[in-house]
Amino acid sequence: MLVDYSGTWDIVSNVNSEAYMVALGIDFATRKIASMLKPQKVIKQDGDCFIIRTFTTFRNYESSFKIGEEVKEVTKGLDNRTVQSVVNWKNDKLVCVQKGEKKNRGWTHWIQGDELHLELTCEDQVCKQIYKRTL
Ligand code: VL7
Repeated sequence: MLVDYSGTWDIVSNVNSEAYMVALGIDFATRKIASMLKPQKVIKQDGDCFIIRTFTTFRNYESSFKIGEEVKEVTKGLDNRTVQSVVNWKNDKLVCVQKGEKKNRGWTHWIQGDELHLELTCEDQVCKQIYKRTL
């Protein structure tokens, strides 16, 4: 692990979030609000321990994890489900598997140049986001 994800990151692109939210079962009104948001990620990485905070003007979300340790995650303020989550390194990518009611659920982060990339997956949908470091 040579990558450091720590920092403050602002979203610059967001593709297929609508279909991803439909796959999660998010209601119409919430999807309309969520589609307008410009999330900021604040990541603290200490070795294999992470805190990822996602901030918006509507809701915030936080997850803490240690690489390789399965934890119960409640997706409070998102789809409000309980999943068993585990994050692992795949080379320098962070790969999270969220086992629960929804098939093929999880996310992957990686850093490409000065960008933080994120793919969020649920069932047959992938939402692709790109963030840049705050200046
Ligand atoms: C995933 C939002 C939309 C419900 C509210 C919108 C609130 C976000 O899992 C996430 O991050 C991972 C990877 O960085 C670490 O926890 C956050 C956000 C996906 C999907 C669902 C709409 C309701 C916006 C706070």
